[in-house]
Amino acid sequence: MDYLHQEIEGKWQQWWDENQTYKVEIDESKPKFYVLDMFPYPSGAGLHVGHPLGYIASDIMARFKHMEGFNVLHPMGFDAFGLPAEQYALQTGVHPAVSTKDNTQRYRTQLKRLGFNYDWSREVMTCDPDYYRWTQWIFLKLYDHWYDNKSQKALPITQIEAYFDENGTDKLDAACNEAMNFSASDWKMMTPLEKQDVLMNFRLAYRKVSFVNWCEELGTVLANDEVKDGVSERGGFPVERKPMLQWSLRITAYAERLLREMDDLEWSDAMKAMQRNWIGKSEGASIQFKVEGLNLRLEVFTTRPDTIFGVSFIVIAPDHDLISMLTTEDQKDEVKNYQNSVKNRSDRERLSDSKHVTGVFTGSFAVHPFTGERLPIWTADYVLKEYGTGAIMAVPAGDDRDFAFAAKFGLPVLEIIDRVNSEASNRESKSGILINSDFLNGMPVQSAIKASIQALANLGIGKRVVQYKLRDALFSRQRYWGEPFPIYYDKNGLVHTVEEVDLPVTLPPLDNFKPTSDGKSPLARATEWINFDSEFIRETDTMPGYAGSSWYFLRYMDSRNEEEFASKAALSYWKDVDLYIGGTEHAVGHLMYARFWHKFLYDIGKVPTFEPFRRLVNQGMIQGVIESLYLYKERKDGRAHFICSKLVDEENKEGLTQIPVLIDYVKEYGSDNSYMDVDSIKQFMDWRPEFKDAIFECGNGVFENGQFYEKEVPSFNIFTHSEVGKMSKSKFNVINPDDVVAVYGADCFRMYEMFLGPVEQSKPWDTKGIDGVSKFLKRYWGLFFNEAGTWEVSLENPSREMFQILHQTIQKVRVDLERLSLNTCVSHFMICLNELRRIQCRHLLILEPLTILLAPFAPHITEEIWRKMGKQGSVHHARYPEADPDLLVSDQVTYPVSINGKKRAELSVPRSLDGQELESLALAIPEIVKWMEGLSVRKMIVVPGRMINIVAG
Ligand code: ANZ
Repeated sequence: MDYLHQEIEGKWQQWWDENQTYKVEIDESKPKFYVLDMFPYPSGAGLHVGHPLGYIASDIMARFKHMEGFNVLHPMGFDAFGLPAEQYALQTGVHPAVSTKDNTQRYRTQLKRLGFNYDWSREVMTCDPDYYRWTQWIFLKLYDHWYDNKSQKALPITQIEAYFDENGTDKLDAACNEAMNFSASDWKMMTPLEKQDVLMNFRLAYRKVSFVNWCEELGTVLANDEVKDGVSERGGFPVERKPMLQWSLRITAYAERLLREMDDLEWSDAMKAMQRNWIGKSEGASIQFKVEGLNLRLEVFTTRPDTIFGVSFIVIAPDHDLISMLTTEDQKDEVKNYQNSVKNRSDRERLSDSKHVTGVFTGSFAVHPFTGERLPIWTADYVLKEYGTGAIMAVPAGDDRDFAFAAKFGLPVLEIIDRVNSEASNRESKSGILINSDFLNGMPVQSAIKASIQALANLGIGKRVVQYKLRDALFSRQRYWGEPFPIYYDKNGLVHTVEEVDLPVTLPPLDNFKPTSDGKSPLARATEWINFDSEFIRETDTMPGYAGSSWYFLRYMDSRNEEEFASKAALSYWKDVDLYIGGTEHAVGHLMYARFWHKFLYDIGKVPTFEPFRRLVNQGMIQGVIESLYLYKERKDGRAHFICSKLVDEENKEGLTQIPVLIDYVKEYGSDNSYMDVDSIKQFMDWRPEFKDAIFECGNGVFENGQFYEKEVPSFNIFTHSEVGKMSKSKFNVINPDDVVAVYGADCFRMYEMFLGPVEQSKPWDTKGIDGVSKFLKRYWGLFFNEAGTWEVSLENPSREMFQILHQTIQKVRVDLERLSLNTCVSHFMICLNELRRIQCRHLLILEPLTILLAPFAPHITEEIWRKMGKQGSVHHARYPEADPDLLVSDQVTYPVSINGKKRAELSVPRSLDGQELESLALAIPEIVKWMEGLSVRKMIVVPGRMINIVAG
């Protein structure tokens, strides 16, 4: 009987669906295990072979854990709000809800075809009002809380209001935008609008004017990580800095916990490092400098207060609040021009651009606190307004950028570290001994930091401070396809929140999705919706893409709950995600926001854990092979002129460009080369008609005008250039899993993707290797059928060798599953099968556990065999086999054989042999016979399983 994957796979997918094989409920009698995939954004292009890599790995793990007796939650859903659907709507007029629905349907079908064991009854979709109702609800909770630094916890906003009533801001230690100082009676005197402004300074979701990355073309504000080199990541459109009234989330309040509480997580070091860098904790000091002639103190932040005697000037950010006060009349124009010239540079550009040293003098001077020296105050864009205090003390001897600045503008460099006698050869290293530094002289850096802070504190002008690079998260987007805010305003500008019972605030229907010309969200056109009441108007911004994905893993626990985002029972049972698999591109975005939301929900008693994802694994990318033809930049007789890659050398390379070709047109030549023949060139010309009259030149001839003119041999091959790179539509190298599944089956596709290499590694897709896996599955199938194709398994007792092969495989597969080393699992299966075939094992007592062992990897074929064995129920509910330790030890033992303690030979024998037999076998070894010439055996020492020693004399 042939292995007909199409029949088998479709049949079982349907059966699993109908029998709800993968449906999961809370079961207190079993331990839980939660396996999560990063849910996809359903793009119009559907899945390519790179997407399922992580899904296959998590599916295997979910099945394995289930078969080990865990109650496994393995859900799937869609991150369905976002820009592409909206841009598609702008181009085609198709409503985002419609295209999103179509796309999710396509994804669902594709995913089902791969045989994943998702419990689809739990599916969530972030654009579904039943879902985003709770996204809005969490937003309202954030709005209604502030962060108390003392208890390191979010508390109700009513509590801070009560505190103001009693104490004003006295002894308050709260996360805020700016420090505030008022008394209880000041507070009581404030108007409602003033009180609102004060509270906004503390709320965890707050609204303020902030400089944003405004992208005119996309009509929206972009997050810092959506802007690359001054243009939008999506589309590459120019981005400018613009002040706008925006909602933000106070993630900075959680900086320390986000940092500290990561320690116990099973995440890769690389991932933790990325989060740490993003949070960017710096310990240092703030120091106040007196400004000559002005009654103000300029505060700087430094991580190196020990370098205070090396300060030769001060630099403030061009957008610093004090700049106009500090700029003297003479310098006004120059400073103004400078401010204008840098205003559109993003913080990232300003920091990373070390080549263009720019800046201007403000005309003012600060006073050195110890020497009384005059320090010119400059402004330069390498100092950021939003970091530290937006001003620095410049120490050219300790900081590369300060050094470059001093060099360019002729400012003094004061040496303060003795580097001759220390390893600190580099200017920025935090080691060495202080020199030219008064009371710090002779101290190593670390002690000098402490001593300098102490001295500054004694003068009342400095203190130890901790800074984080992490910024609050901008939460407003001027887009249609996102969650509306549950917020409205009255005529006085007072903010009102929608009552919880009135959630969700649903998106109004709209047919024009263009942002308005004054930069407002397309929702500004939904006039009835906005003016839902004559007294009020609604907020027209929508929430960003990361809103819905910051908590979706909680919704899966109880996704149909209409009373709560998830019940207490579900939350306390499922708790957190045991294994999360997804791409590194979410290292700092999604993973950071989700951790923040989770910690907040923990603070307000809504979730039982303070971290959402225990173990995180980042799958690598499946790359594609990019095939291209070399084309001369210059046309030949007005025609495009291609040349074989074998004819490309250093000389002509300059004049060539590359034109990617569809990989289907390319054939393989040996293991490293690919080429196109006349047929494929004709296909290529049909596909790219602009090359219809092109010339294709190669070593043995030229192809043009539909003709091949030979030079030597009568066949024309033009070699292409092949390289490994991203799989993407624009490179014409996308492989659709549906096509692979149609030919080889889902089981083969799954095992092959795992076989390609470690899950975490990026690797090229290579269709060649898939045949090996396909053969493996056919052979496995073949174990159960005789030559006539009829089912035939042996019911006899297997030999010990057969059991050993099986159990050693069980052991290796189990160990590797725990390590998520799935490529080696596939190898173990292949080796096992070869061994069993070698000794012609068709014994049911071996093949049955082998089938269960293989089930997580190849769920369809094993289900089919399981039924053919006459079993009831699904193989996926069977218990995963365990290795018998007795069968893991090899039957052979190799003894070192020594004469008078010196090793002279080895003896490999069955473990069962006893002392007497071992003695005689040892003495019969030819080498031993030789060494024993002229000697006689005095005594034999045999330690079973370990060693044999002959005492001779
Ligand atoms: C004096 C000094 C001497 C500094 C020295 C460094 C070396 P991290 O570690 O990244 O926190 N700085 C402070 N605020 C800044 C701002 N708003 N924009 C740009 N740079 C700023 O870096 C802290 C250091 O970066 C601070 O310590 C300050 O320069 C600079 F030998 O102060 B340092």
